[in-house]
Amino acid sequence: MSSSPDIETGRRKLAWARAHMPVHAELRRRYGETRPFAGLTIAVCSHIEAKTGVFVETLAAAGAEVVFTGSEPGSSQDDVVAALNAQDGISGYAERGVSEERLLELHLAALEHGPDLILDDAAELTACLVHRRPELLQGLRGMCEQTTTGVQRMQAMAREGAVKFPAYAVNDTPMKHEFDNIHGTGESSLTNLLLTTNLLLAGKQVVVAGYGDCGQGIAHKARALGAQVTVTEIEPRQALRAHMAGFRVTAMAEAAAWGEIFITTTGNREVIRAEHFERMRDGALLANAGHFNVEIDARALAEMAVAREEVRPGIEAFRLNDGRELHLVAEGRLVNLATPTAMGHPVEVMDQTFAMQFMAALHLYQHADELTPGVHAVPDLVDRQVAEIKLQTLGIGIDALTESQQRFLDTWRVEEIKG
Ligand code: NAD
Ligand code: RBV
Repeated sequence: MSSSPDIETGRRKLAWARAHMPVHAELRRRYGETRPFAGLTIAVCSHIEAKTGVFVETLAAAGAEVVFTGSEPGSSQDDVVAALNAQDGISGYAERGVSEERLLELHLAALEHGPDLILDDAAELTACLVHRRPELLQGLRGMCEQTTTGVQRMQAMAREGAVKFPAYAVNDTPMKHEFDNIHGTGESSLTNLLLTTNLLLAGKQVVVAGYGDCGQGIAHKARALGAQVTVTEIEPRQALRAHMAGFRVTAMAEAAAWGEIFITTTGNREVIRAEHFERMRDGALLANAGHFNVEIDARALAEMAVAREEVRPGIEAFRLNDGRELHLVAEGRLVNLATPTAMGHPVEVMDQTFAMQFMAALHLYQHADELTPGVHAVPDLVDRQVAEIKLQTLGIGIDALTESQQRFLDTWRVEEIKG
């Protein structure tokens, strides 16, 4: 953590994000007077940077007492944290570059506020509540989960009977994952990787591990910038999709030998490990875009290394005993959020993602009595509502079904279809 975070810089970052988040401006206009969250304490666990800050401000404008904390050790920004903490109705516990132990302390401090709702990333705060402060669970009305890994963790918790409250899988809505995971991760992973390395992507051999939403975004955008892209997968249908999209598909053991840049985005662990490091070219770059820093086995890399050195801010070189150097970006943490200059997803994308979190939280709160404990899909009408606001802010008009078109779609009798 920097010793005296510059509040003014944090305020300017918030102002820039606010000015480019029209969906949030609309949410403040709609809910700033009615204040539907009045009387509630809402905990936000996420990457605490400017867009997340605007989300926090918008929840506070809608009446909530907001407490925030970081979802990842390397992604929060101290100046934004300071600027948020100076605002009424908002308090938070987040620091940049903390140890896992300190991150836990910050989470426990946030939970002391006894949140009614948790708006979580990777289920970090919820898991902490369930495992470490179960006595506070009775006050929790529900949670909303922002990312793929968090939905998987919530489902695993539910299988063990540990989810005694309703949870909305916000990641799984079209308005979240078809934009944030694909376009957000696609653009911001490459932008931040290129800024951190100052290297050219065109012509490079790029290996993308995982062809899910994030992997598809990264693979297509890397190819658009001229890279030769190879995809690795464990799921046969995803592998075929990558093949039909024109990518080379192979196992990591083979790709390891020719890749120049590796980007993991599987939500899984040890996807690149010792047997792959053994085969890599001198100078290979290793970056991760999945939530946890376990996709690249950095521990094995450290054990194999005879020397290690920070060769640029955010890039560590591991020298192996045969003289090759492998370059690990941001300790294998989220490449779009944890490199020294990283800023996360583009503003417009997070405007949409956090609008989904906001509207899902409102729906969950207003329907908490009807929802059973467990992980639920967010109702489609909530997704559609955010899409309509987004289109309105873009000034895009679309057609509406005529009555005759609606009847056509609703019938199966050929005489009615053909009129
Ligand atoms: P997804 O489930 O859509 O895709 C993951 C893919 O990885 C799947 O196709 C799966 O078959 C594949 N896979 C799993 N293990 C593998 C292995 N060992 N080798 C190769 N492929 C493997 O998930 P997603 O939405 O793309 O998210 C991926 C990760 O990125 C998650 O941790 C998610 O939380 C995170 N995420 C990060 C950002 C970001 O800002 N960097 C944004 C959104 C999601
Ligand atoms: N993400 N947040 C940002 N605040 O700039 N960038 C990406 C930001 C989120 C994204 O929604 C994803 O699901 C999650 O981070 C993974 O931790």
